[in-house]
Amino acid sequence: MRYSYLFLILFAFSCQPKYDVPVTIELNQNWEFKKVNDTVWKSAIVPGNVFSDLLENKLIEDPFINDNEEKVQWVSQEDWEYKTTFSVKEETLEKKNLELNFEGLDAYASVYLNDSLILKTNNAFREFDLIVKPLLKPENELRIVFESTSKQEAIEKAKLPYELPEGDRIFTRKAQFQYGWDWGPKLNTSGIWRPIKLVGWNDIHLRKENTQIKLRQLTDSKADFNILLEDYPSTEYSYEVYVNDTLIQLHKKLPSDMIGVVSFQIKNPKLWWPHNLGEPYLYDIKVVVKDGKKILDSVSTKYGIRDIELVTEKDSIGESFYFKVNGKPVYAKGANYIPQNSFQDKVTNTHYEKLLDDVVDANMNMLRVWGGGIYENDMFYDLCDEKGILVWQDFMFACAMYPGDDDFLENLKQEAEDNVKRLRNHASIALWCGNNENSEGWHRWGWQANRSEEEKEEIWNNYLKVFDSILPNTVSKLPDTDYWESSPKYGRGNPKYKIEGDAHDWWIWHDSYPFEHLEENVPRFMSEFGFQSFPSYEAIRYINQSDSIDISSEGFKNHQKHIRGFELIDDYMKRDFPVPTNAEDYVYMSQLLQAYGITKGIEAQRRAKPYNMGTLYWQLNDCWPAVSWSSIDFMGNWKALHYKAKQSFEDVLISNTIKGDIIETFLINDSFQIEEGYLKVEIRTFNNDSIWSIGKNIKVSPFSKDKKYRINFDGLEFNKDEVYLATKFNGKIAIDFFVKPKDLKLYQAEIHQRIIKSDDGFTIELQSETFQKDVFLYSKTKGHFSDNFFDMLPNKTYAIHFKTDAKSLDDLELKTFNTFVR
Ligand code: BMA
Repeated sequence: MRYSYLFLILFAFSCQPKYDVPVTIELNQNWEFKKVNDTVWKSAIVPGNVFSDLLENKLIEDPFINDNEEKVQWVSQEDWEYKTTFSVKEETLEKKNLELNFEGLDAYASVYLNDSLILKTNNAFREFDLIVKPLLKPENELRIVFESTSKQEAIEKAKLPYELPEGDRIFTRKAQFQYGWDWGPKLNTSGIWRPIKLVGWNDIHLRKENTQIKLRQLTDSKADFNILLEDYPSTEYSYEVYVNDTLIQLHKKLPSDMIGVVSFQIKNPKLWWPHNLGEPYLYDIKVVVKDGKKILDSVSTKYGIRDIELVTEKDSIGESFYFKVNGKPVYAKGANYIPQNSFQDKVTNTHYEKLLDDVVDANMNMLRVWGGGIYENDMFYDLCDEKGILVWQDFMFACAMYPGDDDFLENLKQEAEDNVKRLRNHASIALWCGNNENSEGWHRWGWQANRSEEEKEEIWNNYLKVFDSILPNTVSKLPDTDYWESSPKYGRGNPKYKIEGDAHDWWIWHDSYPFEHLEENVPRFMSEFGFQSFPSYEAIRYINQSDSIDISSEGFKNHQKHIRGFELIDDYMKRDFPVPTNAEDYVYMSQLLQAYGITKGIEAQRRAKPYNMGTLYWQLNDCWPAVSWSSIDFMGNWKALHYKAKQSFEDVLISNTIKGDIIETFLINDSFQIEEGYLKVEIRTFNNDSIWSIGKNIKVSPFSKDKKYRINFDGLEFNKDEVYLATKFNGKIAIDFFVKPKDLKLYQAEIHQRIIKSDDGFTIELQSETFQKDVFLYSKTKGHFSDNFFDMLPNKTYAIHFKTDAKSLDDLELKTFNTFVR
C-alpha cells in the first residue's frame, strides 16, 4: 500500500511537463503567387521576391544576362499576390498567445489571415508582430497583396509642393539601390523577403532583439553584467545564466528592484579584439527562465566584451576621427560593402562566409555597410563578430533628401528602433551613421538651386529631424554605440574636407583627377574612394552567354552603369598604362589600373598616420555581374585590387615614395607588437644586377609610422626605366618603379611552369630568368589562386596554390605585363 502511494507520487511528478516553451512554426511552405489581375497561381519560394519566383517558373529571362534587365521592368509596375495555407495543431491553438512575425515585407503589403485584413505595411526594413489568436483555426490561409511602389510614391509626391532630390525612391522605405545605381541594375523587387513565423506561448516568450546585455563594470579580474529582458519585466520565476554552457548564476527570484534584470559576473574576462590585433573572443551567454523545474523559455546570444569609441577631438589641425578599441587607437582598413545580390534570397550562408573570409584574408578590419543597401541579415554580423571585423553601419538613406511628414518620420523611427535593437549585442558594430552623402549632396551638388528660402529651410529642417534628432536619439537610447550624422562630414571642395571628419575622395574617378592627387590630399579618415575595373572573364562570359570575351556587345554595355564609365577607364589607362586592343587584355589591364590607383591611395593614407586613421575603399563587392569599383566580382573572383590591397593592408607595411631624385622609405606598424629586423633598400636591373643598396637594423615601434630612409639618388648612374627598387624587411618585400608602368622597359622571357596536384587543388610553380611584372594566372576551372597579379623576381621559384574541387587543371593560362611593353 505504502509502495503504491509512493509510486503514484513519483508517477505524478514525472508526468509534470518539463517544458512549456514557445512553439515556432516557420511559414515557408506551400506558397503560391500571381499577378493580382491574373487567375493562375504559380509556386513561390518564401522568403524570396517576385523576380526570383518568375525566374524559377521560367516566366522571365535572367535579368543578369545581356540587356534582359530592360525586358523585366514591367514586373515592378504590377501588383502581386502571395498565398499559403497552414495547419495549426490543437495544442498550439490552445496557447494563451499566438503571434505572427513578419521579419520583412517588401514594401507596400496588405496581409489577410483567413480573409481578414490584419496588417498594412509600408517599410521593408521593419519587423511586424501581430497577435492573431482570435483568427487562427486548425486550417488557415495567409494572403499578402503587394502594391507596386510607384503607385504609393505618386500619391506621396503629389502631397509635396516641390520635388525632392533624387527621384521617387525617397518615398519608399526599402533598398534604395534597387531603383538603379551607378553599379547596379534597376530591379525593384516586391515580396516576402524575410521569414514569416507563427509563435505560440503561454507565459513567456523571450525575443533576442528584446534582450540586451549591458556591461556594468570591467576590471582585469571580473566583468559585471546585467541582462535586460524587455519581454518579461517581472521578478517572478527563477533565472539561470549560463556562460559557455556552464551555469554561473541562479536567481531563485529577482530582487524587487531588478524587474526583468538578470545580473551575472564573468571572472578573468577575455576581451574581443579586431582582426590582427588580438583574438575576437566571444562568449556564449544564455538565460533560462523556469517555473519550478519547468522551463518556460530561454534566450542565447554570443557576446564580445569590448569598448569601441569614435574619437572626434579638436586638435592643432582640426578634428580627429578615429576608433579606439579597448582604449587603444585602431587604424581602420577595409572597404564599403553593398548587398551581394539584387535578389537577397539568392544570398546564401556560403556567400556570407566566403565574402567575410575574403575580407579577413585581405587584412581588413572594417567594413562600412553602405546606406543605399539593406540592414544586413544576422549572419553577416555574426561572422563579423567571429572574425573581428568592425562594422560601420549606415542607416539606409543615400544620396537624396527625404520627406519629413509625421507618418514618414514615425515610420523610420520604428525602423531605426527595430534594427538598432536587433544589432545592438553584436561586438562588431562600431558606429551607426545617419546617411550616405545626403548632407554633401544638399550642400554641394546643386540641390538648392531654384528653391525659395522657405523651401530650403523646410527641406533642411526635415533632414535635421531625422539625422540630428530621431536617429541619434534612438542610438543613444538603445545601445552603447557612437553615432555620426553623415558620411562624408564635408564634401570635397569644402576647405574643412581634409582636416575634420571622414571624407569621400571622388576627385579621383568622377572628377578625372590623376591618382597622384591621392598622395597630396589625405583626409583624417577616408571612408570612400574608388576606381572601376572590368570583372573576371567568368562574369563577362556569363553576361554575354558566350565563350568569347566581348566587352562591346550592347548586352555587355548595359552592365556599365556609370554614364562615363568606359571613357574614364580608358582615359586613366592612357595616362599610366599601355592600352591593349584585344578585349581579354584590356580587361586584365583595367584591373591592374584599378589596383595601381587605389593602392597608391591606401599607402599614402597609411603613411599619413596618425593624422589619417582609416582607409575604406569603394567598393568591396557587386550585386550583379558588372563593370564596377568592386575588388571582388559578383562570381566571387578576386580582381587584381583585392590581391594588391591585401599587401597594402598588411599590419607591417613597407611603403616608398619616389619624387624627383628622392626615395623615402616608410615603415608603418598597425600592430601592438614591436618589430625588429634588417631593412634593405636596393636598386636592381630587370635582369637582376644590383646597382646600389643600403641597409641597417631597425626597430619598428608598436602602432607607429616612421620614415626610415631619405635617399638622394642624384649621383647614381642607371636607366630609370630598366630597374626596380626592392625594399626588404623581415621576409616582406616592396617593389617600386621609377617610371610609369607604360614606360617600363621589361624583357621578354618565358615563364616556366609546373603543375602539381595537391589535396585541395593544385600547386603551380613558376620561374623566369627576368623580372616579370603582374603575372596573372587564369583558368575556366572554378577556384581561387592564393596569389595573383604578382611580380616575379628573376630566377626565383614562386609556388601558387589553386584551391579547387576540380580533379584536373588542363586550361591554365598566364599573362604577364612584360608582353605589353615590348
Ligand atoms: C559613392 C557611393 C555610391 C556610389 C559611388 C560611386 O558616392 O556612396 O553612391 O555608387 O560613390 O559613384
